[in-house]
Amino acid sequence: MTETVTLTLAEAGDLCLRVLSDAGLDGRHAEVVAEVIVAGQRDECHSHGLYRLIGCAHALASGRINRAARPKVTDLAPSIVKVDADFGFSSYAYAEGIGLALDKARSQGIAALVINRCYHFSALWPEIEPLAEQGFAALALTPSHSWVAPAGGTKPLFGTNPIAFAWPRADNHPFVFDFATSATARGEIELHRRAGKTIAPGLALDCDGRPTVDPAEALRGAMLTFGGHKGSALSTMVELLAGPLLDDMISMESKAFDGGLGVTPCHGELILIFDPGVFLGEALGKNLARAEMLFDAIVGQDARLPSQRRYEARLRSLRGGVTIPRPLYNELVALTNGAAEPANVREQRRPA
Ligand code: NDP
Ligand code: PYC
Repeated sequence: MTETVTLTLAEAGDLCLRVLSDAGLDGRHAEVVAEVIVAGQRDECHSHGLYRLIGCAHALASGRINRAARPKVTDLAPSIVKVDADFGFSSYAYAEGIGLALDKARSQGIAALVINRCYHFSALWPEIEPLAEQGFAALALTPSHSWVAPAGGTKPLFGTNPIAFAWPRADNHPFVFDFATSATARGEIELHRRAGKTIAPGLALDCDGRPTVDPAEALRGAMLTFGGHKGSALSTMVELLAGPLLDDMISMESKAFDGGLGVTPCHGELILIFDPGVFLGEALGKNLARAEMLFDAIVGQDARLPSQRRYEARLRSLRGGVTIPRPLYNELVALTNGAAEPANVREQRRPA
């Protein structure tokens, strides 16, 4: 069994900031990137948690990320805010633009936050869950790199193209789902490769277009969409709404722009925000109650709501910290110019 290391959330945050700072990223830009990575690990979304620091450090070392990025916020239209990320990470552009987008949603009922020219590595739920906590519904879409074959095809074309949605609930965590339109996130396949495990059947093809359960073959070949032609069409929608509609790169272009460096994708992101209070006025309470009736009917069948696992994981992490494989921890420490281990981690090395 692989040895593990447990970190408090504060230690995980410090580790993120040390890795980013030693890779040349500081200030607010580094803080927001660290926040999104710690949130991913805290909620046990392992494919978008601390493991992502390796990709961030590589992206920074490649020289592609603009460490001095200054996101530029433009008030484009009564309902549209555009943020030019200036080739920094998407989370920084989001942090700079979301306030104005929420003001617009409150006055217009609906608003779009458009992010351009950003490097994107994160899960989408950390962006929309806080919006639902403030009473908004929200939808987020982004392409990535060409890794996924269209249904019926065998060659990479689409990105893993996640879609995330959030709905507010008065007495509960928001209803949130967030998944790739590929059968699984690429990060999951990478984690299987790292752990020396095979992947489930039905996720990917090898370079010759044959089904494979070997993660390395899958990463070299083509991933598959979820739900066959349905995921393929949704993935196309993500490419269109978060690519040409925003005057930004689709996944094919992002992959070509990368030029083989293996840096996290560079493209746009679209976040749509709805203010149910404006849509509904006095009928707000009645309709939020109808939504609750739907959620009750789902869990009434012993089905679970998306994010339930995540919220439970969050509680565990807030109490007991986050646990990652020792090899991953060692790899991250190696990225920090050898800074000392926290006492808590040294303690975990001691033989029982
Ligand atoms: P999954 O296929 O694991 O699906 C995740 C979503 O489905 C979560 O909301 C999850 O909730 C929910 N879910 C899972 N099982 C059930 C169930 N039995 N009943 C109800 N809901 C369920 O995720 P993916 O591998 O597709 O994506 C993982 C992450 O990767 C996402 O956060 C996504 O944003 C990120 N990603 C980012 C990309 C980018 O370009 N930036 C590209 C692709 C993916 P819960 O969390 O509670 O299990
Ligand atoms: O896991 O598919 C993925 C992914 C792509 C970009 C960030 N995460």
